[in-house]
Amino acid sequence: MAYPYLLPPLPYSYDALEPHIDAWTMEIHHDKHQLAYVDKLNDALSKWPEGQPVPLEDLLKDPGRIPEHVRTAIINNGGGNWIHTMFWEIMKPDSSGEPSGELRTAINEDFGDFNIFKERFSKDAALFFGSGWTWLAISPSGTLAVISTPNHNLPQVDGFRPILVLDLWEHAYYLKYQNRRPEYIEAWWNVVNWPAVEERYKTMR
Ligand code: MN3
Repeated sequence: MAYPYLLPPLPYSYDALEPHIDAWTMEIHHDKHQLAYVDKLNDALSKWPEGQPVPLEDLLKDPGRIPEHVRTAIINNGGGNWIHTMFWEIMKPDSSGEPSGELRTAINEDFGDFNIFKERFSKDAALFFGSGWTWLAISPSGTLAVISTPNHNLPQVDGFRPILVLDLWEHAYYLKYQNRRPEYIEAWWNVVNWPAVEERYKTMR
């Protein structure tokens, strides 16, 4: 990814995550919402040429280096682009439903077992107020942690390395689930791409 940023293609078709996430939601979410973030990110960077060659994640990790006249636009729209790209990658049709390997071992060690982790993550996501994201991330001390961030804020700002993420913005579920966020969260577990999450864990820990 580099400036000018392009909308990355979805790694599967709009209807691939049905019935858990419906095709219409996926189409609008990717083709309209993420596209708008990409366009507005490019617009902001056009006003700050020195920032154009810097990898997006590096800018977002350390927003203090972004000049004030484009900072909010880059955090919101750059964050929107970066997180959505990760969000698509950690989902897939026909999920195995559970992690395995080293990640499974780490989840068992840090949370007790997979079901305790899942319950904790779901609860955090359900109770988070407003628009944001719930993450499974490697904390600065190296253990796994469930955290939530508002708007398009990245956990990397606080030294966390994210390996799993769930979109809590209403545009992610409203067409199918309306106000029933807990139902969306429960359904989403059926489309988590655990091999991709395990790969991120191995690379980032
Ligand atoms: Mn979204």
